[in-house]
Amino acid sequence: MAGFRPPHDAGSSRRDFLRNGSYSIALVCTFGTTESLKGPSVQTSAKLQTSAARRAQFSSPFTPFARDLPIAPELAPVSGKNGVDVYDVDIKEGLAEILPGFETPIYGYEGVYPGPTIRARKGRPAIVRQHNQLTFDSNVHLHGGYVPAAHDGHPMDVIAPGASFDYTYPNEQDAAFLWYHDHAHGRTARTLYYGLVGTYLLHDEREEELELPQGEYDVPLVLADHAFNKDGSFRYAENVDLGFRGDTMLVNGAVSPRMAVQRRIYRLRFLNASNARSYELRLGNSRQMLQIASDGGLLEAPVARSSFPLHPAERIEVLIDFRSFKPGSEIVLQNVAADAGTTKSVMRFDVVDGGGAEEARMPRGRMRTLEKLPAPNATHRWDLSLLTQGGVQWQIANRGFDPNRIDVSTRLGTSELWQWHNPSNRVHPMHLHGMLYRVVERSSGVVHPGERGWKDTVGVLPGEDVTVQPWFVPYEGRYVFHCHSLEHGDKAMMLQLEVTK
Ligand SMILES: [Cu+2]
Repeated sequence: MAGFRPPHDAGSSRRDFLRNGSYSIALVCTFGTTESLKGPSVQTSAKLQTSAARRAQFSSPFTPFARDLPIAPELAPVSGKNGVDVYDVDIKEGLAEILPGFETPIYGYEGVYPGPTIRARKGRPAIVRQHNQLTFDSNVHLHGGYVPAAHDGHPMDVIAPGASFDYTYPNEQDAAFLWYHDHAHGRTARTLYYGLVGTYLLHDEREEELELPQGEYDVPLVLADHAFNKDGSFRYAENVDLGFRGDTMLVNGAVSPRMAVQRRIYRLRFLNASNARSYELRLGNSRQMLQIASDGGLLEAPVARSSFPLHPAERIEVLIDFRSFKPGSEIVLQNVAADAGTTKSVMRFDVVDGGGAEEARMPRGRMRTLEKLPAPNATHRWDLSLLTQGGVQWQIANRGFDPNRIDVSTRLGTSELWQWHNPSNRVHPMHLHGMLYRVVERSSGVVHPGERGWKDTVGVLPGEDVTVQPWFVPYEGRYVFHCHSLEHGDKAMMLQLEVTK
């Protein structure tokens, strides 16, 4: 397969649809040394643009908070006729400025990492035309979206190299922080690692009535741990059991960045886009954050938290009120998970003066009423275990993924209890496509109020049983559910659900 090369069309008209791009560089980072790269088609052919003297400084540990937080560009529709927004996206190779003096080869939507943000509105459908300009199959899954099965990005429904597909997104669900990513079977650990990740912010009226922060005060934050080769390319080593762990924290494609914040309320949308790392996020001095939403949208009421876990593919949205801080204050967001290692410093908020009168407010009391689920009419127990005989494979209920087998059939509009039983010593973030569920019970203790809203991914901890109640709406068809620890899902911790009328 072809190696990376610089994009030849950086000045093309499509680029004009990207707004808010602000990728600056100024950082020192540590590099790994030994692992060989095993990614698809990634030959580290990017030209080096640094002198030997400049490279030498990169052998020192990276300095966090030296680069401003990049904000992913926002994608503008190419058409908005007949109440439908049409977007045009090239899936292609690109070069990202992640480390100073280096260009890191990536796969990217529009050739950027993270991919451009799509802002959609409830009741207004979107069509996203994805053009696969890579040399291998790709597809796009709108994670957390109510999407008809044919447009869901099922792992076997792929876009061949050179081909295109129009993904139709009805946008009929409530406001939520969704994201889109590659889902071609067996490749996701590499393709997401190399950059095929973007955010999709779905807004609605109810959310607007809450007068939450908007525009530049509503900020998606894409967290991922990475590692680097000496030439600045991403370093990847497959580990099917543990999953990949990087030694360097990236937020929106920058190493532990700093974000200048005015003395205002900010809405911060955290996405864990890591292959396999779970975070426990905490502000310095355990300052309070107000959680307002989880995967599937707003909670019934805000929940004050001094820290929260974030497993791969999960989203949590918080409000932080910076009005009580003096200009010059620096507030660090840390990963305090036991295995954080060198990913402890996630980012820093630098409080600056400025801004006008505050227009947003901190919600108090009820924000929404969650829909009542129908009574469950079946219970399934899904054991999560590692098969080590005859090769290493993660399984659900002693089965690996078989696209020709339906593992569970349900009726549209019904509900069941699904028990994830995890006797293994790994976390398994279990994700269901195309539908949402509620977390009913955790054997390790109570379900946190911040986890009682709509979810599409739940972290099942080692030794834990977690019961969720999916609601099989709104579409019939064939969907997958799988572990979102990407090496687990690729090999082959994934089953199929068929919803029928
Ligand atoms: Cu897993």
